[in-house]
Amino acid sequence: MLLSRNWFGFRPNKNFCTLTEFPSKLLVKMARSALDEMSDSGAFARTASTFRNFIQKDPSSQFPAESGRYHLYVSYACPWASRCLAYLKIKGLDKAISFTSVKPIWERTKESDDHMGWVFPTSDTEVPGAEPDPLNGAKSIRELYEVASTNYSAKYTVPLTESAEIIRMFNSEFNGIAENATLDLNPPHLQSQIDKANEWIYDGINNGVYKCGFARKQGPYNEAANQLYEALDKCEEILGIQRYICGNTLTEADIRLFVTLIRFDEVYAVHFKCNKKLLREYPNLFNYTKDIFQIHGVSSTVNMEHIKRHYYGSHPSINPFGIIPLGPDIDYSSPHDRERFSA
Ligand SMILES: N[C@@H](CCC(=O)N[C@@H](CS)C(=O)NCC(=O)O)C(=O)O
Repeated sequence: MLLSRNWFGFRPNKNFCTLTEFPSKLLVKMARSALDEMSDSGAFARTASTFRNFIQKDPSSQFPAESGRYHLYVSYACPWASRCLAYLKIKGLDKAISFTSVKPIWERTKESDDHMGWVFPTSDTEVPGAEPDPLNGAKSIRELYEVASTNYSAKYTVPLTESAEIIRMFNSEFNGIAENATLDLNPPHLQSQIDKANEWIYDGINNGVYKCGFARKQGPYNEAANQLYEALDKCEEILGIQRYICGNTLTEADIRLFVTLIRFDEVYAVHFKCNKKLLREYPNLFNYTKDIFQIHGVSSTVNMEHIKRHYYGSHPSINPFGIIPLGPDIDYSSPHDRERFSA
């Protein structure tokens, strides 16, 4: 999430909350966690983010892009939050926009009900990488949503606003203060190609692994797994002829794909039953993942300890004893062969 420091807590309702439509007619009740987002057919059906305000470069806009004004709440475990963090580093915005990571394992967020979600540690040392909420002193991400909107009753996610939109804002709206302002991960001449790639990669891979993992019936699982491997095979083929998904320049499509690939063999292959083929059995995809991991700043956004502890420890319906598998412990900083494609 992105919260504006100078208005959050003062005028939250008017400015923060714009309710979007509730997309899935199939949902039986309002989902309070991804584990509840289930259609009648047993398929995982993700709901859309709620808070959708835009930060703009125009200083007279409602939410102007200013250094020190915004704070990003993340979990290192979460791929959606991690794509925002990757942008923060790649665009050189980490001095202008502060961020805090929650603890990796979901806990009870209130004593009065049984909701399980993201919570902050009580000290900097409780869980390395996680920090207490520096702005609002909140105990949980849920508490932040409740400050922003008194009648909010959907999921309490990180980031709090839609990550697909946050990364677009980071790319274009903060260039007055970004250290890497000239880097455009959405160049106009590639825009439609990026949008198209995002669509099938989101459906088949980013959300596809969740559709495999959260399916409660064999049919939806089979469908999601087949779609996942079709999409991975397609990526493997594309990456056999060019360095990145949309050509020989890095784009948004690569960052969006990377956050899922880096979690694939360590988590999704086991926890979400994506085991038909491992990432490291795809030579192009595996080397490509190392290539992106080695972009300056990106490795600092990958905290495998948080990633593994979160997934294996927060979904008791999938992994009731919370046992974390030992392997495979892949070294993504080892050499790759992607330089053979010249820009
Ligand atoms: N559409 C959101 C999705 C974010 C999301 O689903 N985050 C997950 C963590 S990976 C979350 O916070 N889930 C909380 C829950 O399901 O209760 C975005 O991309 O910003």
